[in-house]
Amino acid sequence: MIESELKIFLNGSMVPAKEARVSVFDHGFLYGDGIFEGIRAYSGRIFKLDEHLDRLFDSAKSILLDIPYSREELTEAVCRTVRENELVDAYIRLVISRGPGDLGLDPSKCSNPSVIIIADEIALYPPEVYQRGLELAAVSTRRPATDVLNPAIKSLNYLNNILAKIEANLRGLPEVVLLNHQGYVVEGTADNIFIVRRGELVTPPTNAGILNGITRQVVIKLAQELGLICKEENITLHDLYTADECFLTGTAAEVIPAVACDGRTIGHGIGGPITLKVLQAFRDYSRSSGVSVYKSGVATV
Ligand code: PXG
Repeated sequence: MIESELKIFLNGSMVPAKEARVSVFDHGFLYGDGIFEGIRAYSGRIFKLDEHLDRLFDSAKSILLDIPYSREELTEAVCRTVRENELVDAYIRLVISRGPGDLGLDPSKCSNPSVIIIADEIALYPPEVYQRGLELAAVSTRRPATDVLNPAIKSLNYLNNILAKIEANLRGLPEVVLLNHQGYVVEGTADNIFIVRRGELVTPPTNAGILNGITRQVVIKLAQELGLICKEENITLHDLYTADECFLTGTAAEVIPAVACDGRTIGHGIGGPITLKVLQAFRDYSRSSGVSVYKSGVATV
């Protein structure tokens, strides 16, 4: 949609995009102090809204941020934003920043968190990427350790990921993988990672320092339903290079094959059979569940 036509949820009101403004003293802007979620709607139904809200409230609790709305109010606000923009398939960005304060970093001086919901059409990877697969590289930017800045908090401070994205851009790659401080492969700039080894799925455990992706959680469940074993274990670069298959998961990308890393071809260099099975299962499931925006109540979940 053209930006000027969008209506934004801003602190309880629907505001035209041009007029949707927050203060330059907002600590979300000054310090990246805040949290967010990236959510999708398929055919007028919001996918895994409860799980996204769980993660949002957990992020808020961890940074001692009081969300000024109940879960029910936020659910309605997200639905309303999609509805008022007449969207059917949408990407939804829910942002809660610490709100305006003074120039010092003390969050206790900020008494009014800003709540912003943007819903727009979604920009997708072209379909051929899902057949051809992505080429990856491991970058020098490390994911912070859980005792430095826990990647489980989906905070507005994304500079770590952006530095990795800059490395991706410099290499002309759409996505890259980050290692943690122990040298294990943990995730992409905005995606989780899975490898397939001898028919089994392996993905890094949450305590390796990852964002516990909603797509990751759904894929683990769907894989089990497909009769696949899925282990949460540390992955080395050697494991990745020598894997039979690899794929990334994320709200925007869904399930996307990765076919090479650092010049090593992964498996046969195309989206493998297990990856394609998981992708299909994810597509079927995501398009048949979720919270309905255009009629009250919840469809299948
Ligand atoms: N790891 C990181 C670091 C992320 O930022 C994921 C994994 C996947 O999580 P979900 O819940 O989406 O399965 C993310 C996702 C986007 C976008 O446009 C996504 C994220 C951040 C910014 C943009 O897809 N986070």
